[in-house]
Amino acid sequence: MKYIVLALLFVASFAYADNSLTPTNVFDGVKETVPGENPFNLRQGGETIALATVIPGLPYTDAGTTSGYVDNYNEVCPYTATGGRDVVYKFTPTVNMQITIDLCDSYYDTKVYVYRNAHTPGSPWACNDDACSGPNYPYAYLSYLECVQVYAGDTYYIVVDGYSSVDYGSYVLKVTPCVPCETPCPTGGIAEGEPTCYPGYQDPFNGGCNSTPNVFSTVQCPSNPVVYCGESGNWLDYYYYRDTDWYEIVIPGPDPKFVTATVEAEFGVLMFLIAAGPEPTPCTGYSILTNATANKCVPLSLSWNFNPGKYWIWVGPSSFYAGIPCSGPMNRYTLEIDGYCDVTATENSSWGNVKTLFR
Ligand SMILES: [Ca+2]
Ligand SMILES: [Ca+2]
Ligand SMILES: [Ca+2]
Ligand SMILES: [Ca+2]
Repeated sequence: MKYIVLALLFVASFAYADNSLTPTNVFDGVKETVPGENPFNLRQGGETIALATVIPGLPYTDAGTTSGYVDNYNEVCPYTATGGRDVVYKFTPTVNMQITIDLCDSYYDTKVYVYRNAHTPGSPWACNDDACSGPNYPYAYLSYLECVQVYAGDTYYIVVDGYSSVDYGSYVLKVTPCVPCETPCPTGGIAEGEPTCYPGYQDPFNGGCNSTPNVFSTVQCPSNPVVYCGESGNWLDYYYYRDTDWYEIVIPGPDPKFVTATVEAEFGVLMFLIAAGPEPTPCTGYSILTNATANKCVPLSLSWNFNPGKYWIWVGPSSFYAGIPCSGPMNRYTLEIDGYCDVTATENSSWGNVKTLFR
């Protein structure tokens, strides 16, 4: 009984410490560590580089487990925890190309890295710990490497690993030819206008309740829907940070408004709809209405029937360390807000009057 109570306390403390699904811009240093267990009975990576499973061609998908395997390798990407159990694949391209390595359908906190031709500890060819979440694991701690350059005739060893010694289980590995993810600004899109982030950046532009003083991007209404073209990023400044963008909307009343916000990003993205707290300090006592994450180049929509009042649409990286560069490419997003801006020609025209005007 004592052990059960201790186990519950342990789980609760980790759940409390995790802040990936809070609107904060700085990582608290503690990650969720919930190992996934959902065994597959398909093919499987090999135990070591010498025993690596051959990837005969692309696209390639395989599912397996690191349960029952041992810890042979590790790389810092950038987390330094050790002990993750690992399995290995190998791929020998016949032409120079770029490949994408995707573990986003896996069931535990994965890590992935690539060695070129030989085990080169400390110098992987490519490396990622946290870049995406997925249908089988809700935290943005899954691994993804986009457009890794590989050369004809070389052999690339792909190591499927875990964040730490307790992070192992079922994975889904996809290796595909690179298709770059891009979200260019559409015609009529409004530039977010935020300065480019950098280590030590304080976000005096639209960091919302994370900034001192609090500061927001007020949503303008040239049209409905209105589209904003934003940029984001991660940086390391002793702690891991992410750029958070808070877009403010105000529902004047008396009627509620049904608003849909759709974000599509060149990185794993997180969006919140947040109700401001009472004036004059709306950052005190705000409440999160809903939130969701999406992988790069996958549209994410959240809708809400907003009662009169002040609200924030929060857009940012789903991970504090996804390695999103502060300056492009790979750091852009589009945010479409539909149903907020009135389409009436003048303030006093009802929709019926407008329709008459255009008949
Ligand atoms: Ca390992
Ligand atoms: Ca990870
Ligand atoms: Ca931004
Ligand atoms: Ca910002």
